[in-house]
Amino acid sequence: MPDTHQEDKEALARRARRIRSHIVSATTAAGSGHPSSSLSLVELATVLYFGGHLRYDPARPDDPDRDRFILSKGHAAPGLYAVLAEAGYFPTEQLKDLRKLGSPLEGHPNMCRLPGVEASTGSLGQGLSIGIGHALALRLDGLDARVYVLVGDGESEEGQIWEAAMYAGNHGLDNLTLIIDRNGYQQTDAVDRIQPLDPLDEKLHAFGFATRVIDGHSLDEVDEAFSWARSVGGQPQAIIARTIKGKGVALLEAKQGGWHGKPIPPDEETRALEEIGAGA
Ligand SMILES: Cc1ncc(C[n+]2csc(CCOP(=O)(O)OP(=O)(O)O)c2C)c(N)n1
Ligand SMILES: [Mg+2]
Repeated sequence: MPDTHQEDKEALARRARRIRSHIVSATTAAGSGHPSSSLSLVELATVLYFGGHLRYDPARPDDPDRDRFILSKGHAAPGLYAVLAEAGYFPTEQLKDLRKLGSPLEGHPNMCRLPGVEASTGSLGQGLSIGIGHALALRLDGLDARVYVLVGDGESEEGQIWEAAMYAGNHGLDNLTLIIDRNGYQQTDAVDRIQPLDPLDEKLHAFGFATRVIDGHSLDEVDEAFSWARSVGGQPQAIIARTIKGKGVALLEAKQGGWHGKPIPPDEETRALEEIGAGA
């Protein structure tokens, strides 16, 4: 039976800093990729994998009893890869091969090439439907494993998300937790200026979800939200996590919508790593 991995708060904060530095270094080395989209999900993924919530064993990535984490916003692959490497699925040295020809660390996650990747994503909108498939299969098999799906807020404009949400609510999939990385921006501008989502919690509630709105960079609030999600019966849960695109790197935080899918230039990398404080 795969187990959770419980670290104390100091270790979690250190882990989050290391994950941020991997994200910056890998994308800068690649000269491409999405650091800002990856940096906004760091505390969410860190607490899930290392805060005693997700049950997994990197030595047995196909264990039927494992919990599943699906990164639906697949362009944040550098964030997922950093977490998987820290979790022991592959050596952290491999992160420097991001986007290199032949590397399993492709620009978007490929479940056929990298252990720990539960779904091949990148075409936005699909991950929640895939997660529902897992949740239904687990229910059919009588397993108590859980499914976590992380989507972007721009991604939440996709019609497939709402079709999936309707299904999850109607079928009372309480083994499914939707995490929304509400960083306020999509590719070209603010979500509010393109297709406002609010009141997002009320909409999801109407689709049959139990909902929570949290600060997605607070280790305590994220931890509390995952514990709450496990306690909900009869309904899927949605955690709407308010986050900052590019969190932890001043250059990216300042540019917000203007820095989607762009790595930090090599001459800015040292400063970015200092801001993150990876060595601390
Ligand atoms: C179906 C589809 N349409 C368009 C794109 C191109 N695209 C990649 S990332 C992105 C913006 C996503 O914004 P959001 O979901 O808010 O993620 P963030 O980068 O803010 O975390 C878009 C439009 C895509 N990958 N898939
Ligand atoms: Mg966004």
